[in-house]
Amino acid sequence: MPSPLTRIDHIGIACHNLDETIDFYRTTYGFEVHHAETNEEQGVREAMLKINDTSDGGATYLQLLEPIREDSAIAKWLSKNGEGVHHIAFGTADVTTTTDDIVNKGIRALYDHPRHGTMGSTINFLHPKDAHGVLVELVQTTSNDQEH
Ligand code: V0V
Ligand code: CO
Repeated sequence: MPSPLTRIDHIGIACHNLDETIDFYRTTYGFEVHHAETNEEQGVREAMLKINDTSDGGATYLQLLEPIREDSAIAKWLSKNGEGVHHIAFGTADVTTTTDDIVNKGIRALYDHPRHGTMGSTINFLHPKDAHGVLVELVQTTSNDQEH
């Protein structure tokens, strides 16, 4: 059976200063900001830098994340680890079903119901302690590769 996870949607990168980090990615690699927003619930300012389109009609991004609150997941992670790769996000057409199927394999999801993610997406996370040390995000986009 083919995997319901059809692309790497994004790699989440924690940073102290979003604007400086965007500049670094632009100057060093030539990546441009495709979309930026503040997610109050998650306690982040974030920017999506588009890397490539994917065969499922979506795209792969780098997601740069700066904390806006000291009690946010990103602030806690930065204080323990410093800047760097924070999570990997897989794209799926149905985040609820995909999450349920993985939970049925004995892996903890962080939320009972999907929450609001970037560009109008719906998201859930798998606990890194159940996933060989990787914080995994599952993403369902509303309409692939569009600005919101
Ligand atoms: C924590 N751990 C990690 C980790 N964060 N391991 C790998 N990758 C990470 N990113 C490990 C940590 O080293 C500890 O291991 C253990 O998990 C417990 O961590 P903690 O520091 O005590 O922190 P907790 O338990 O308070 O929080 C960890 C979780 C939290 C994963 C539960 O970060 C969380 O709720 N994350 C989901 C939300 C999120 O990350 N939001 C920001 C991105 P030891 O020391 O016990 O061995 S928002 C986003 O991506 C959006 C909006 C989007 O894409 O649209
Ligand atoms: Co993310």
